Amino acid sequence: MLQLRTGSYLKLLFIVLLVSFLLSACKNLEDRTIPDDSVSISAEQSSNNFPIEQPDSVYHKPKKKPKYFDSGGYDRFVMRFIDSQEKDTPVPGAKVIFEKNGQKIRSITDSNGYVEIRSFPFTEEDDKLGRIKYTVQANGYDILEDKSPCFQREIGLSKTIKKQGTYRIVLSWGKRPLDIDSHLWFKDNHVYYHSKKGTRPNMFSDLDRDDIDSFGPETTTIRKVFRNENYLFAVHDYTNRKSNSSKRLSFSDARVVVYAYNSNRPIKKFYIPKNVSGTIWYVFYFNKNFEIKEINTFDYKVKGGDKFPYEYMLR
Ligand SMILES: [Ca+2]
Repeated sequence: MLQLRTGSYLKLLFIVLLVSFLLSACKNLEDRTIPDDSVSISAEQSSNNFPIEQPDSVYHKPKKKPKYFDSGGYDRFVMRFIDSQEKDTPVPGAKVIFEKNGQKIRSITDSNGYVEIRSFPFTEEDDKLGRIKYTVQANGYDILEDKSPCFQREIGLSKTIKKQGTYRIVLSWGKRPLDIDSHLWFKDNHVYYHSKKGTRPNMFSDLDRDDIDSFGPETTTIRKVFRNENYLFAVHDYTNRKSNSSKRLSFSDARVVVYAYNSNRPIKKFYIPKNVSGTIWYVFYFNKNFEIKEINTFDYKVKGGDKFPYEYMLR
């Protein structure tokens, strides 16, 4: 009897050990599983042909997109508003009005910056074709009037600029490509992900962060303007930078919104044109009177490195 019982205990012990071994093996396997986006980022950046290597920070695992966005169709319309300069800082209590052909839907962002509208009356086509207009008003922020696509997007709001002479350029885009980059040149100074305060010292312009995992925003701030200088802004498709035929940048839904100290709403918005070849979009420049001049030209390389790319300015 005692022998039989000992045998059963041994069997039970064996089963318990086997199960815990299998559970531990499964977890290890899970830990080694890297999300698709991570694989793509690491592989892209391991062999970089950009003038200067990306800093180590870009090897950080991309943050996961809000689960809130993962499911549901247009009947459960979700978007999110965050601070354009402090990523992952939501803007709660913002009043949002969506509008199409005079039909309006109003909502207010929750504590995490989301608006969610059940039975949203506008369609996926309306969203993708830019037919939905929206206006956002939040305390302390510039009023943003913009248009779709906005479904399951994170949109940056820009704090109202109080300091005279300050300009802010906010880049945002859609889900793909994962990583596009802001570039600003002036006085042969180059402000971009590798030199966020510029390649020359004390030039009073900076990039807040390099966003590498869809949507943006990335914000470039000009804190003090040098007189009689041109400032040129471009957007580079880092993800597809090795391609000589890609049109993916033009399908990124990228938009560039320019804010100024003397206005409580954007002074200019640029929307990337679709179906255009190129991995860099030269968007606009400030001329010597600090007036905005549109460029809207595509190319396949960042020309001139840190030198001002004069050839893209309209003469
Ligand atoms: Ca970027």
